[in-house]
Amino acid sequence: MGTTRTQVGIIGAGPAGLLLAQILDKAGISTVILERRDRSYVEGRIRAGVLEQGTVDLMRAAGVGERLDREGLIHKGIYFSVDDVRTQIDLEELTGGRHVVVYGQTEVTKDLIAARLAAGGDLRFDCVDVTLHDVESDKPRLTYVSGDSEHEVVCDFIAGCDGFHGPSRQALPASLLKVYERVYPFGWLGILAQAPPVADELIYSRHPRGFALYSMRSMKVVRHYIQCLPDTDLEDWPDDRVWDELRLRLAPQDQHLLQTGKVFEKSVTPMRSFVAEPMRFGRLFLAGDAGHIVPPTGAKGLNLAASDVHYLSRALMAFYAENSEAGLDTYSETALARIWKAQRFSWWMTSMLHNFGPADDFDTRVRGAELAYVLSSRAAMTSLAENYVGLPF
Ligand code: RFL
Ligand code: PHB
Repeated sequence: MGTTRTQVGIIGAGPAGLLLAQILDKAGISTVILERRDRSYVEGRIRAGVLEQGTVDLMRAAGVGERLDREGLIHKGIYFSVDDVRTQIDLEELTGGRHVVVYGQTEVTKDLIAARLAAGGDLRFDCVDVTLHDVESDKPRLTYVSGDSEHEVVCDFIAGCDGFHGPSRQALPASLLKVYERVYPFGWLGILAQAPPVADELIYSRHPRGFALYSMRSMKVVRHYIQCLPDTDLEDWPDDRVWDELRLRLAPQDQHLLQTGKVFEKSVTPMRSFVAEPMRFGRLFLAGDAGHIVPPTGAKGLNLAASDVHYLSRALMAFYAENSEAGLDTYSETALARIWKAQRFSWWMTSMLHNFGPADDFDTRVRGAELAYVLSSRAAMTSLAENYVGLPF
């Protein structure tokens, strides 16, 4: 068995694992990343698109902000389309100059992988059966299989950045782990297509036919979503039907703005809110989707992965530089305080904008009233804007 020694063993080469390795490397802390999939799969996985200022700042500080600064689209506002009226929420004006940046998660991942490899970082793809050992000791280990041989990584700490389905969270004893969960009775059918954006900013539409979101990746590629049943079969949704539905969920005066084009990706995402507590067990620390999932309506998942990495990297740097365990001891509590605020916002946006069906008449009315209130009150709109651009780390 081949054994490698490192300071921080990281499971998962998603945004959380890659960003953590990149920041620690800058501080002279060694890492090994073990990723189950191959590089092209990881780079091709279509997901998030909206980055908060704090995430952008973290990318820049990690030395991976150059292409993001060049190609990212600055969005100073968002639109809400409700009852045939489109209203702009001026994020910049309401938050004293803050905005978000539209830049695909695929690009974030590609930039981070390129930076890791350029720095000679130890990033291993195609690792099968990654298993955690001795996480309560001060020499935890990871084992995995690659090709025909078994390998071992001995480290000081393990960062579980392996997403919702990875093994890290399962390594917490059932008696310690507390899970909070809400599963929504709908999903999002998303497409990527070669077409110009519907408007200059994203449109979040509440419509009797169901929620729709009109997003983009560039001035030539759009990312649109429609609310659908969680078990939707894509066979039932040929491209024309998706475009027709997207058009119908826009306000009548906006429908001519939707331009169709070649669809090159189509998928259904179920929606859930999920938090696992605590995010630490012994020398294992969870970060990103390994510890929590938000419904995408608030655009918070990737940004929460970034804030976890911010807290965890600071704690690890303090440990190695000053022999201080204070940051490690408070990591779970500090990260969870921000996570729950983002959970609340994501749940609230999801509840307010989706159609929960006819059984929910009273709630539907209340949600409609809430949205009408938000769009008519500067105080309420400011609160929405403050959460959307991202609460401070
Ligand atoms: P990831 O990206 O899931 O990466 C985890 C990595 O771990 C690997 N892995 C393993 N490796 C080794 N051994 C194992 N046994 C392993 N099991 C898993 C996986 O292969 C993978 O490479 O988690 P991470 O890094 O925490 O990043 C989280 C984000 O990916 C996620 O929160 C966002 O994509 C959520 N999200 C959005 N977030 C935003 O901030 N803004 C958005 O606009 C936004 N839109 C979205 C989204 C997620 C979506 N879907 C598909 C869930 C839109 C959608 C449709
Ligand atoms: C996206 O462009 O993929 C996107 C944008 C905003 C969201 C969710 C997803 O709230």
